[in-house]
Amino acid sequence: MSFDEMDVETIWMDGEFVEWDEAKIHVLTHGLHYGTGVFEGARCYDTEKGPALFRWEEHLERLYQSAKPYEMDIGHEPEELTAATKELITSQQLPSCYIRPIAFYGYDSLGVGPKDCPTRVAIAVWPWGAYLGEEALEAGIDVMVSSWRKHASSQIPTNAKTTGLYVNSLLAGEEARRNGYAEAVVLNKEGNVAEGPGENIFLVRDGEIYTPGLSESILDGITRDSVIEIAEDLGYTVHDDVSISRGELNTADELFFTGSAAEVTPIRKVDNVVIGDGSRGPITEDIQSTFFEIVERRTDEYDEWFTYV
Ligand code: PPE
Repeated sequence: MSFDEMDVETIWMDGEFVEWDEAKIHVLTHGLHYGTGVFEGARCYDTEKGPALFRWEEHLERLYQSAKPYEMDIGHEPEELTAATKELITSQQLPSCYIRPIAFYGYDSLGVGPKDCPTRVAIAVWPWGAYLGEEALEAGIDVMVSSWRKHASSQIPTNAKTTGLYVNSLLAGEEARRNGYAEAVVLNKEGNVAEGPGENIFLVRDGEIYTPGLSESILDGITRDSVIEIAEDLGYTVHDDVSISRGELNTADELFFTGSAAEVTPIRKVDNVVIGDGSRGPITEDIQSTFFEIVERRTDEYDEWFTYV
């Protein structure tokens, strides 16, 4: 849905609340030319205790960590970003929303070195439904293994959520959609499974759960981390430091994606090979339903994961 069709009016930018249409930057902004921005994507859920930010502290922590390799000084304390986010949600009366904080090198001069370009920081919030469609949560999606490989973590820090990284995600995702699939799975430089363009991936085999380790050129997903903890608490064995070969995707009993936007989305086919019986598998369903029970606060457990607005 286009932003223009949404009922959102305010953006926080460099310490001020500004009108949506006034949240502008110069066309010679450094980050636009060289992809020198770091960002986050988090969700605020509608709960009985009011809007609740899911794992907000971890998202903020990752934002500051992502800035480190670029020697970017965010220049605002995390408490200020939290207060701004809460204010954006309450003032616009959003029961639930997606939250997009971004920090990037701004306008001063061009040239790859950012020199005196100031760091600009903004936070926007808007309603965002199921990332891959509401139906996908139940029915699952068809994915293709992309012909594009993920950046190796020796080429660009893949554990930092950098704007420039996402041209790779665009190539993989659009290739998949052009070919009639909902999403891609991207292999790393070694040819093992890394992740989706905007999701981490999990595999179920013989009742146990597997997900590529952090050294497989993946983003250290916060939903990934949450799902590992949820699955272990449900009694499953989780192997979270493994390499997964391409062929193991085809022979998996179940596969699913995780992400702040994608939440827990089942995968029913890879390159037209049916996974399991081609529908959401029982372990995926167990984890997914527990995930939604938690984020909608239908349980008192995991309360430490929430920041109430
Ligand atoms: N890998 C990648 C490459 C990625 O972009 C995301 C999030 C994840 C894994 C999952 O991480 P986490 O959200 O912490 O569980 N992708 C974000 C961007 C989506 C977009 O289209 O923009 C997100 O889910 O917010």
